[in-house]
Amino acid sequence: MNSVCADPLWRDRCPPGVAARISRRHAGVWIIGFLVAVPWAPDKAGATVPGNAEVLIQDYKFTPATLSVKVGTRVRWTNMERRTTHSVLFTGPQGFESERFFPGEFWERVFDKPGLYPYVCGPHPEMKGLVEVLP
Ligand SMILES: [Cu+2]
Repeated sequence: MNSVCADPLWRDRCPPGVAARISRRHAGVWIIGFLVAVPWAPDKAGATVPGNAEVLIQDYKFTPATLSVKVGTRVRWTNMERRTTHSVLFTGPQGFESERFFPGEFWERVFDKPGLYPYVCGPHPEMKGLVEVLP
């Protein structure tokens, strides 16, 4: 693996999916981190969250389905299912799909430009979400 991809600061420069592969190794640490961070987690109405934000994937749903963040925010999608893989497929211009990630894994993207980023799950296109990136 490219050493730049292992550095969290540069992970967004790596091909989609690299972060998800890294995540398998660190999944336990992140789950503990999530439990500690619950009071900080974005609320379901789609709060504006500085720094980092998380979307949980469970029961074939993205929660929150609509997330508003400031530009520069790193958004993490975490697969909370028991046995289903999911992906994040951006459907707008220059859209792309993450690798599919397994239960306990996550995938991340840093949003460097304001705008609306609609997405679905590749294998389950009925699963819809939106990231609104504010200047
Ligand atoms: Cu899915």
